[in-house]
Amino acid sequence: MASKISLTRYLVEHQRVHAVIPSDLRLLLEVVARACKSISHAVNKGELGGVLGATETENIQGEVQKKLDIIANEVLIEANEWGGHLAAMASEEMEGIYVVPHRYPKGEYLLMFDPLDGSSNVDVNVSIGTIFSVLRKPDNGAGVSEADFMQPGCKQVAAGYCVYGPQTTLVLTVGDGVAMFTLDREQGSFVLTEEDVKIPPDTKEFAINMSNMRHWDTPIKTYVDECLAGVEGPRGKDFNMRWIASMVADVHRILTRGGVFLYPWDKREPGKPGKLRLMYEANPMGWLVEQAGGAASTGRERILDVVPTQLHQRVSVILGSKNEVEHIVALHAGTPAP
Ligand code: AHM
Ligand code: MG
Repeated sequence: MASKISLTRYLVEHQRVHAVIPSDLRLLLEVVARACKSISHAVNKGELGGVLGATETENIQGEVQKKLDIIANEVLIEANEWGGHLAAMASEEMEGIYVVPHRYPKGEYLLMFDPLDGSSNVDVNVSIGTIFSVLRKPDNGAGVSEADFMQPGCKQVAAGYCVYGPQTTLVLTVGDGVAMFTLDREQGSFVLTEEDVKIPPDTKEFAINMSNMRHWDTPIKTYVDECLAGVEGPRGKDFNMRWIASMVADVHRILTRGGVFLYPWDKREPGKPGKLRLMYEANPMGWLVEQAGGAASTGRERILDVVPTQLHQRVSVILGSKNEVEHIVALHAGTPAP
């Protein structure tokens, strides 16, 4: 029987044999994976661990924080601050950046994360996850500041997520395709279960929160109308709809069997271009999807080309099967941007 490939071995081979990543990035990814393992255990205990329910606090986005949002955030900070690989971190759950304290050595990477994406699903026992993205700190000689994080997604050096579902699965790219690792709880390690993940270019499955329909821009309404018209409509085929309300779980389905995910701009808060965050959600997911042969767009530009101006910036997100995303982008062409 062929021996199992652990995440550690996969990363070591990517460093030593394929020379795709340097050793400090390898160590950083190992630490992130270890933190995800610990979050997975906390999620798994649920009520038995006293981790369900909300706190009395709100995050910078004005969202009520779940206990597990805070636990996951602390686990990621504590695991990553002392290793010497990072200069700073930024999280969906913290207002400003977290600079590695002086007592620890500083490295050249910046880590961004959504510690617990889809946390509204925590208490109802539906899949949730951690999303992460790694940038290299610009070589400007100075200390680290928020300005160092203002890099477009195409500059990411690693990105991934860990979905806490029926299985705990870590999905990773370092720029040479997408690999999936399943947590073997008996061994306590992530084991490679799929390599060179590819999203089928065509699909009959879309994911969107339909309750927002009245707030959408015309091209999105047109697209969904086409899907709903099915075989009698302009697309000439019946579509299926899925919405888990956990981006990690929806994207995991798309990486597994194709589909398209939309959280588009809507007019509820015109100043905010969408619900999802560029740095913690759209960029890492966008790069994973592109690395698996799919596409990721705001409807008007490639997500990975958006240059951030704020840490918690929001963005319109359309990603998944390439031909479907291109069709939606074509529906936007020539229409006025909202
Ligand atoms: P969160 O990071 O606060 O959990 O919010 C992001 C989540 C995504 O996982 C999901 O796609 C979306 O919000 C669901 O939003 P809605 O409740 O509007 O359907
Ligand atoms: Mg999120």
